[in-house]
Amino acid sequence: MRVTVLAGGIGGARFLTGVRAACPSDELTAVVNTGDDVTLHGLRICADLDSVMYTLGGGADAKRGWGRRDETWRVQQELAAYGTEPTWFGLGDLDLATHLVRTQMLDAGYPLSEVTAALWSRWDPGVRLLPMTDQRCETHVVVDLDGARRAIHFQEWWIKHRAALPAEAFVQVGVDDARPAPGVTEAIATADVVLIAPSNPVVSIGTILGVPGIRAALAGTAAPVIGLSPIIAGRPVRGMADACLPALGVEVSAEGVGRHYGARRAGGVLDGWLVHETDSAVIPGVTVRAVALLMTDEAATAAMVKAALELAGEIGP
Ligand code: FO1
Repeated sequence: MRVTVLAGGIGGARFLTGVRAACPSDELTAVVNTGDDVTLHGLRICADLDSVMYTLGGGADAKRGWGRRDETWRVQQELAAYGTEPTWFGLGDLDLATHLVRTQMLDAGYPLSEVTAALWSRWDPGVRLLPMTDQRCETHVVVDLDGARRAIHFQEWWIKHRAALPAEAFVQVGVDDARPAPGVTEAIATADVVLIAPSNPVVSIGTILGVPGIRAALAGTAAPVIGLSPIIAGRPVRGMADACLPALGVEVSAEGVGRHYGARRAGGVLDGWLVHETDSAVIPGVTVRAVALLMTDEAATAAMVKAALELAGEIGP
């Protein structure tokens, strides 16, 4: 069975370990958000691609969810000693190798999808990994900073300001010139099931859906599209989706996000929507099911995936 998953960073990576556990012999493709990508210290850093790569490849720091386990920070300390900015971005010594290889390959003219495949081959974790686009499409956040309205890079908002500055809007710089990376629309068109991971619905899933051509691919696929709510009992389990949704006027609830994604038959993207067992949702045109959605471990996550696949089977092509 071909399963294609739209996913963001830390939550998406954890979800993908469950997809792999639930579908060990299937063809799995992850379409990953690249809106969080940033260039710092002259290096191209692809936060979500790396979170997924390290997590599925067994190299991630499980507690942080990003970067490498057994990491050291000596280069970052040296950069700080030179007074190099920014100091707020965690640049690990092991992680640095990934940024160096990726930057060298991008500078040599390789597209991000080929760079990702090259890095990926070292970790070889059984899920094909595709960036949503090969073009730069960085998320910036419009905030009121020091009395002036400014757009700052998502990573600065997320890390330096801990998403505490009210977000007035999210802008994907370059999105108009972006198109799905090679293999993305095919992975959606030929899937037996498309899953929308419980990632940040604004800056991860929303960014993926904003790439011209991806919504059309979802509208046209015969595969049922099943989403899983990232909001449980009115709060995100991890991350700061509750700092993002108000900027779009979306209620911070399983129903609010499900309605925001919308029913595929009404121009949205969903056929099915899984909410946590404590929640409920009524979304016209979408089949809603309540199951345990806490990704407490791989087995629990695999059970969520199985519930999504069962719902897909009931909905049918
Ligand atoms: N998140 C933090 O909260 N602090 C950091 O210093 C940090 C550094 C970092 C470095 C590489 C990387 O791939 C991810 C990193 N993240 C950090 C996580 C990142 O900001 C988020 O995971 C995503 O961009 C949002 O999902």
